[in-house]
Amino acid sequence: MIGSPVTARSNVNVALVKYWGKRDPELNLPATGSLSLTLDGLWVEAEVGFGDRDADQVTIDGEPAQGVERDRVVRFLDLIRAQARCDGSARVVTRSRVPRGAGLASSAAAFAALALAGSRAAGLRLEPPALSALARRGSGSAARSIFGGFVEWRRGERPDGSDSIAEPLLEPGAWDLRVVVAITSLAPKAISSRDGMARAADSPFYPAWVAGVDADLAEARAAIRARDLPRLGHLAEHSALAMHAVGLAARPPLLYWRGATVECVHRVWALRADGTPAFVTIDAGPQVKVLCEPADAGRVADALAAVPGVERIVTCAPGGGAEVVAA
Ligand code: 2P0
Repeated sequence: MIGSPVTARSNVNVALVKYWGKRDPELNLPATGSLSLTLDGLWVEAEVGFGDRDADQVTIDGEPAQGVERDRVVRFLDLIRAQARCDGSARVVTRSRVPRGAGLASSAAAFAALALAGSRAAGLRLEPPALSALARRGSGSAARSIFGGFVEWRRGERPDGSDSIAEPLLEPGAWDLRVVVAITSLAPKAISSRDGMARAADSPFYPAWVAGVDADLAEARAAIRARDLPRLGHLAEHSALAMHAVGLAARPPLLYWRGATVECVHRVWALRADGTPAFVTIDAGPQVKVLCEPADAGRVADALAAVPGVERIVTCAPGGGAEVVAA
């Protein structure tokens, strides 16, 4: 036995400038930078302990993990074992307050929590940049969930990925906003983000997408510095719609939206025409996430709840970074 188990908790994040494409799938290096807001209240907790068992035991939300899901966690544990020079097998238990596989970035929260809990349990004390680089290997967007508030994940230039890490731009308390999430389907999505990204890379629009992201990042950073919601919101809508346009032009095509997804977008645009600054973003799933002022969140939630096909509304404030909750 190496030591006691460690439990860490990490929040999901929503990208305002999307990560959509890899330059190295093995090291999970992105084709571009991305920028996100970590959300309070939608988290994954991971407990990791290393010991002398025959094999790794992985339990996800009360069920033994199987197949590709288990393999992905075991491969991630192998990275931790290699860094810590330990060969114990692990017992991993994760609990989620995020519907899995529904485009709500549960893998970001899960691998950020696993990176923190697993590295500590293996005896490593990684600083946040090294934790971010480790989390990235499990899931790209997990690099961002190590930090709270507004976060930028830098593309990096080095082939080994050592400079492809996230860094905090603004603490969660520094700009109070809300993200209202309209859940239009809780069914697991048919095409994972990973497979979706691989398909999108063959789209004729992909080179234009990659070429545009640096300008989007500069605009988002400037909007955040100025605490300018309309400026940030318009940019976030553009980034999301451009990301989905890449998939639409792929062969075979990639379309994550349901009818209710599109209707939610129109409702938000109608609210905006009536003077409410609210802006949509959509990830690799059918849910719609709306960025707005705290005072407008109730009105936005009511408008989205009235859309036929919307199953649930969740409203989130900016959230904190990954933290150890038991050791
Ligand atoms: C993002 N997404 O920036 C983008 C926008 C989904 C749409 O990051 O292959 O689960 O594990 O690195 O991080 C989801 O992709 O993909 C994602 P992998 P990941 O949030």
